[in-house]
Amino acid sequence: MFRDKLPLSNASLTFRDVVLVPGRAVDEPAKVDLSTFVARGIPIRVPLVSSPMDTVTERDLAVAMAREGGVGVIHRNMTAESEVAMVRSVKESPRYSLQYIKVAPEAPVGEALAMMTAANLDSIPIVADDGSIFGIINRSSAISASGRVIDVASKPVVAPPSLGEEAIIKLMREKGLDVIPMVDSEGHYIGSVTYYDLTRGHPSLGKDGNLLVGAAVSPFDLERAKKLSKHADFLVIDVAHADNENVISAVARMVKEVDVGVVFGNVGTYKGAVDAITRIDYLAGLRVGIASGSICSTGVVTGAAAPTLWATAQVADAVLDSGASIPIIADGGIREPGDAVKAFAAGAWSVMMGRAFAQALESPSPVIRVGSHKYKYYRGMGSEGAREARFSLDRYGLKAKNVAEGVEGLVPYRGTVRDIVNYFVGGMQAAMGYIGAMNIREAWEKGAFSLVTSLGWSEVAPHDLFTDVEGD
Ligand code: CPR
Repeated sequence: MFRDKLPLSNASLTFRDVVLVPGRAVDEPAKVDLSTFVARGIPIRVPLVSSPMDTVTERDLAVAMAREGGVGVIHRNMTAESEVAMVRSVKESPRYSLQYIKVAPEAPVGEALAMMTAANLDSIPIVADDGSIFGIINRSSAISASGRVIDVASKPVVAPPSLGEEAIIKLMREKGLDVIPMVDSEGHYIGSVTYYDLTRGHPSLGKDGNLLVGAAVSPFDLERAKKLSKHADFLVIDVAHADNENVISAVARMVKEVDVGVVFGNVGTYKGAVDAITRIDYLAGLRVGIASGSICSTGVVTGAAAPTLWATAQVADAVLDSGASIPIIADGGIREPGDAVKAFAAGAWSVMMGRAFAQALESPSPVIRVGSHKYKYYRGMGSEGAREARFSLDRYGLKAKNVAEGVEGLVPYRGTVRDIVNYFVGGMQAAMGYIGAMNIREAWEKGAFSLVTSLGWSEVAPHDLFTDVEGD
């Protein structure tokens, strides 16, 4: 059913080959419900998953993803102990977002006011060099003052995360605060939480009530998988081509020995998905797409590819024909919200993105300035750089292949995970509005494609004026 939707059903069509055919909308896009399952029994409100790559998902990004309603999958290019520690650290993080915004005691009052305006906050903590909180500067007292921040400081009200959300909300109500600085056990500032985030946030949570997080594993590292399954909410098999006898037998064994669901991948064909579904007892999900990743040179080096859109339709039909209900994560090549909705129309339940989240403040790379532009470093897991760490070499075969299947480079910096998720959520809702779908299930049914030529695509994209809005 899904394969026949794509024009030229055996051509490896991908996102930019097709457009979504507009359909009748029954309500406004803002009402579109994007909630889904990332894996069996694991709901998420926002259908976005960050890739297990060493320039994408480490602790900070996974925490931010879960806080925004999506989920991150911690990469495996490190020791098993480090990966377990990182997963645990996500689990120990507060469920609400913290904004790390502070001002030094000696700073001029004007600087604090400008920061408050930019962050839309009414107060900022004054933090000394050693991280201890000196006081608070409020907008009302700062507005008519001059001189140094320290001269208009008021007594700080702070809270440790261990106080618990209910008690923090109560404290803020009692004191009339819309933001409160949080401190660790030594009284050092760790970030501020707003009343809005505490009361309105919809983080993704695991069964343990903590932030949801996945962890990548090699199919051949059962010991690591067992350890991780004590802490992570689900495991994600991380190999470039999972329709491989050794991978399938190893995962068939793994699913029997670990405590959480295992997402299998990457697969790219109907047959590959059938092999996995029939040979592995309980599949928690399928990670789909081969060679579409922005940093991927697999298609060029090997000539083999199952581009994500085509692969998703293939695998969605295999799942449908099997009668099972297995969530599909479309992985690789998603640049815009419309690409995600194209993936839904082809049968995906969620999308996995590397590049889009490498661009976030919370990804592992520092922000790199080149002239007036800001960038982040991003690399494929089979690139020369990632291969140096060696832990994920078997992503490309049990006996490591000697060719790099990915590249490394810079991507434009795009702001926080929240900014990026908001952009995608707004764009996905708008795209769903155009195809007349109010939720992902309806996108499976109503989403229809039509072929567009590269000349046609140049008309669909902004054109014929001098601008840089054609994409970064
Ligand atoms: P983008 O979102 O950057 O287009 O794609 C990210 C996806 O690319 C990852 O989730 C992973 O499946 C895939 N990937 C990561 N490193 C890769 C290399 Cl070196 N080669 C091929 N695919 C890769």
